[in-house]
Amino acid sequence: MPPENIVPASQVMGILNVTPDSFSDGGHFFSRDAALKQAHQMAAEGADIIDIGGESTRPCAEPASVEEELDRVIPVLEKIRAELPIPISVDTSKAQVMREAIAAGADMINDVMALRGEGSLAAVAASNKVQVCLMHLQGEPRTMQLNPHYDDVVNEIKAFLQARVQVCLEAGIASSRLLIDPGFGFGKTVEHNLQLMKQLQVFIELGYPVLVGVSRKSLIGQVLNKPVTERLYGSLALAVLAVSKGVAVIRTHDVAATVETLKMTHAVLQQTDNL
Ligand code: 7PM
Repeated sequence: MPPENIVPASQVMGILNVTPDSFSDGGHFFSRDAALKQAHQMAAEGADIIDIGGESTRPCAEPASVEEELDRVIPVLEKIRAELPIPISVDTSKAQVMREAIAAGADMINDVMALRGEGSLAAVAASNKVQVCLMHLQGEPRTMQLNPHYDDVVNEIKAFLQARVQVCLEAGIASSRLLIDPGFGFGKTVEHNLQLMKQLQVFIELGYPVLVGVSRKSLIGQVLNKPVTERLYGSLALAVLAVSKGVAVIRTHDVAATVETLKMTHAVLQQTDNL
């Protein structure tokens, strides 16, 4: 009998943008029906979790008001909750959106500000069950890509994530609720991003599940010289590398392709060394 498989399969998080200005379908009119349809599609393609985002974090994006973000996110969340058994994450940095999302049944809060926004730590701490993904971002979304600088990108981001984990634990958030994310593309040059990918094991070693979002990002555009519509192969290459280093969750626009790619990857990773 072969020993039991001890390598857990990585999970696939499908991105559901509910913004009128999201970066990979820029300019398209946003409709709730279209969002719902896309959620059903991603679930059918094998997504493990759906990440609903109502505020574009793209550099130079107009920030959404609390009311706008609530109006985009909560009705879609409620509908998905009612129609699909899939776990739901909400990509937000606003405490009010977190509270209403949690009340509406969100399973995870995905915060690119790692709960540094006003009231957000308390909002997540007040619930005793949602997961929270703490992402690193240097500077602020509007200006983060202007002149990113680190003396030691990997160790500075590691220290940042360790500090945010500590703050969460002290606020009473159980360690089992935390995920960490080095934040590809958020205040990083292409070299910083490549270095982070190469050294991902440093983050894995912190002992928390690591989430990685590289889907269609500009680091791929810069390496391959491809527009955003032609970055799937690059995205899949990075997903394979990330998963082979032990990443728990891959955040992607392309669920079917990513699920199949990672299924193949996992078939190898779960092999035990028999020789
Ligand atoms: C413009 C620029 C639009 C960047 C959208 C983005 C991540 C995330 C995003 C990530 C976690 C995108 C990003 N990226 N949450 N939210 N990790 N945890 O390309 O890498 O999707 S938004």
